[in-house]
Amino acid sequence: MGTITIIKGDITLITADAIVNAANTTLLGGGGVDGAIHRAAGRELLEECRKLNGCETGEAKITQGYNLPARFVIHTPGPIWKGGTCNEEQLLKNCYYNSLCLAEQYGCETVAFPSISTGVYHFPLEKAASIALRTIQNYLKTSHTIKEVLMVCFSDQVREIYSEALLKQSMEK
Ligand code: AR6
Repeated sequence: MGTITIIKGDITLITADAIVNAANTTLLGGGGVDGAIHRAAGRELLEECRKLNGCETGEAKITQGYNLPARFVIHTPGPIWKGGTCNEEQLLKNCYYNSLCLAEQYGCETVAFPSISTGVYHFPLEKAASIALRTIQNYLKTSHTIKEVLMVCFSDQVREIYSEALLKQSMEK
């Protein structure tokens, strides 16, 4: 079975078959990790994204990685947190699940995720970590292709919360 590794770092520097972008539904770039990925990949990424006609929240679309060390970028718009009554948890789960499905379809063995929706979209971090790790872990049980999933946390605080959530999950089993 594939493994989950939690690290602190900048996802634009990660060498993986695919990195995931916490995008918005236009897929035309923005701030946060989305802005960083577009800057590092170069203009060609935006050109390819323009042809995709956006993406629904919780769905995922794939492009080349251009100037990034990663071969592919998987773009997934996470849900905006509105208090938890607008299906946010299921939509966040869909982001991870659909991104992994796409990675598998493209034969990716290593996939790196940022902490989707927990920046300007304000999804509560502990809840997001638990959803992310559970969805990835369940996916890895049946995947024949994906060998390693990296959770790339941008700060010590985020890394600690994901590490605690992973530990909690391993004790529940
Ligand atoms: N590498 C890894 N993680 C990062 C990086 C990086 N280079 N930069 C930021 N993060 P956010 P969202 C972390 O706001 O909440 C954009 O404008 C960040 O610290 O990037 O899903 C899009 O266009 C946080 O932990 O994404 C959308 O409009 C996490 O990535 C909107 O923001 C997610 O924060 C999406 O909001």
